[in-house]
Amino acid sequence: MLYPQTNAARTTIDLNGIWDFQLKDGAPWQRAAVPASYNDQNPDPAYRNYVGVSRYRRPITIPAAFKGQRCFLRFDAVAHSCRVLLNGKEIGSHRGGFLPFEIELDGLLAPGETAELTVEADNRINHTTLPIGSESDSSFLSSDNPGILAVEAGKRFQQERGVNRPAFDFFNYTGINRPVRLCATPKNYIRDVALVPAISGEVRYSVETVGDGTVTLEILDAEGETVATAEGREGSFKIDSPHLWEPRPGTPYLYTARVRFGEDRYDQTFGVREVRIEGTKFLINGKPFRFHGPCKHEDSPFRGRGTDACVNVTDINLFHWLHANCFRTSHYPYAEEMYALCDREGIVIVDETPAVGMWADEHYGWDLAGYHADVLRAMIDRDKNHPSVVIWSLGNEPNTDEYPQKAYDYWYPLYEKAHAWDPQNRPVTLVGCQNNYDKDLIIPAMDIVFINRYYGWYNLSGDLEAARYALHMELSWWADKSKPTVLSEYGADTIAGLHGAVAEMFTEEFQVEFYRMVNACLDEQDYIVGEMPWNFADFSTCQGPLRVGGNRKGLFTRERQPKMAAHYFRERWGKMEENQ
Ligand code: GCB
Repeated sequence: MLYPQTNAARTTIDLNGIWDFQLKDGAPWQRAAVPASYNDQNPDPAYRNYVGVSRYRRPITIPAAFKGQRCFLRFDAVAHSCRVLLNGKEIGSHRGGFLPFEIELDGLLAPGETAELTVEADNRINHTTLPIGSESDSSFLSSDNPGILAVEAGKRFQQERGVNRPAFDFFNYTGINRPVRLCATPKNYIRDVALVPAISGEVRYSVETVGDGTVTLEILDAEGETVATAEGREGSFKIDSPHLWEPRPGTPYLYTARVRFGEDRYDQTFGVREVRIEGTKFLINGKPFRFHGPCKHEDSPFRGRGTDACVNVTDINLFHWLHANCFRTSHYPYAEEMYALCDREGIVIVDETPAVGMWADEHYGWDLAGYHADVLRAMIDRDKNHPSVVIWSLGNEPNTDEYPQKAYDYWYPLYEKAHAWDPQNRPVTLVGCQNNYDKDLIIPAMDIVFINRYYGWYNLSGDLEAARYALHMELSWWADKSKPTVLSEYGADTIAGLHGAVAEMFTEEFQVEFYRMVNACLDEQDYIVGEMPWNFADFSTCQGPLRVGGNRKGLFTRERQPKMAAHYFRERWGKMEENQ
């Protein structure tokens, strides 16, 4: 799906701002900012904890000047599912909280007319959603121990009031998290553009259109000079001596394909770069690339998961400060603006579907495969032209060792589909959790192995010598697989400002010692092509005995102030960057 654009042929009108908001049926109408999660916009605990459908509304008008145009609404993401109504009548709906959808307005609202737009956002998560949650907890114990029975009674009490537990470790921020726009294009329009560049300068392309007409392409360099042209819906063009898109510290050079079709025009940026795996090496433009950068979340004070350009720019500048060159969109596709920013800033992205929590229980998600495939396809479709995106991640930490063959049968078709659907045929991975890796069939079958490990934290807690021994043992096992491998998560909760001359868990000193230990193990192994600490910044989670005001494994606080570990990585990655 194309990102909305205003140019000589197309117009977009921002519908962001302050909308009327009703937390639940019968509650008073209040105000909520869009885009943003609603949860932290009001100190009423109901906002943070509510489970169910909430309503947003505002008037919209199609300008009279849009007469004769194709008008539609574009929602970048509403979590987790929604219905859209115009003057109280349903005009569309969408399932999934991290990818865009459009609703055509033709025949529903005429240019010059005003109507009331309502969005009903449903934040319930269960075994049919991605990410996965649990709407009911039926596993009550029977016992003659009154202490146990009292707790069980408390659980029933909780369930009667509605529980909706995330099967994942981030707060279930919901609402209209990303921008909403009213868009207009000519009636005959460009529906999609796909570009497949090679570093020779040869670029294959295809353009999907609605209506008859001729497609032409004009390729502009970064200065706006025409460097190639093409005609037709499919074909190729050649850029002589192309500037390559290189990740930091190279130059993330961008070209623009100006596509024209009848009265329509769409400017699609792209980078000339190639991604390939050779033996145990991950190559960008034929050169070995080592991933070093922390995983992220879309999470910030007040906005929750809401898109904010200032937060994104600040985060990426902190990546530069760290000399970090990549992140994984743990654990869902991010807002499109972030990918466009990383294209410009030379930060590499591992793009992940919202398939997280599939370890939860016996439901696992076997019957989710069809929907999961739809989400994967929509993500690839949305992000396929970004040079920053170099790997697709099918999901995070599913249960892959308890029923290894079932897991293989679930995930392998998705792996094949990702390859088939991506015009650029990028490498594909699935992020594995600490498990019986000897039984696991699917993680080693990926193009590049991504493993999350917490030796020294969740196991062998605090004993870094024992953790070093254990990690070294596991890494020697993976060495025999001869696949490029990334340690895609490792980290230690750390309370900023908590210090200890003896480096014990939760202190800033421990976090640094933990990372020194793990990194020393990684540095011994040639097949390791990346280190991705967990996490860039502290982030909000649902409350629990393991979480002190959220997950504190950030190299930065939630307010983006560095802990000692951020300085440590800055020095380490700075040296790596010099040697690259
Ligand atoms: C993991 C998960 C991540 C958690 C992290 C932790 O393995 O992938 O979502 O936040 O561990 O800190 O427990």
